[in-house]
Amino acid sequence: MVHTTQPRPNHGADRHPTVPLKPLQVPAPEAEDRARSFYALMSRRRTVRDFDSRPVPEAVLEWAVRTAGTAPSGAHVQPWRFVVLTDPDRKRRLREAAEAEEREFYGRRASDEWLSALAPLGTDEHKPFLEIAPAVIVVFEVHKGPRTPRPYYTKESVGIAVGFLLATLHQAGLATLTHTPSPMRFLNEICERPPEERGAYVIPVGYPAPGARVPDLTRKSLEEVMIRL
Ligand code: IYR
Repeated sequence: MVHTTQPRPNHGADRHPTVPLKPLQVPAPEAEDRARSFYALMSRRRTVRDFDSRPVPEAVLEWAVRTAGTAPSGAHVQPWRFVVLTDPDRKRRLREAAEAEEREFYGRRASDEWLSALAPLGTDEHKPFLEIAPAVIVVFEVHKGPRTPRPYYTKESVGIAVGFLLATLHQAGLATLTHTPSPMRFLNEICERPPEERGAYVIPVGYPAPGARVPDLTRKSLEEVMIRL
């Protein structure tokens, strides 16, 4: 049998415009310094549960959401939505609904193994930070709907965007808590979002309370997490 090589279909990729990349062009010695100082900055990020009620600059929240929106996403669908709550009444409704779910979690759903794993963090069903923190960013994944395309690698895309968001807020001196109430359907009503949007993260943002304390945790060493082959 004679085999012929079929040209690989490119689905019209050559008809889509391109622009020149503008690389940062960091010289190697400076690259190490920059990587080290970014590590030094990021290693000081801690999840905070004890917030001050002092308001945060609105523009910082906007820049942080813009930065989150620079994340890579599957097929560049950008399947995220960031709902910023600052209204006390809405934050109170969010707290009440989240605490109702958490009472179920801590009282019934969570296994003893899970509760033991959480014990060092000191978490429980009380979520006062949802009202005390001056802003709460509720992050939604945007699935296929009447006005929205099918996303790909949705969880990964939104997770990366949330990483960018946390990093930006941290470097602006703001504390965050990555809270994941489960199930999260109640978030649609409180945030006035349509069903194709699914709550994924609830992130209180603010300054830490004076004298705030955090669990005495250590991070895994490079040797524990990195393998060179
Ligand atoms: N969602 C619950 C429980 C919880 C689960 C994990 I995994 C954490 O790292 C922290 C908490 C809560 O918010 O309390």
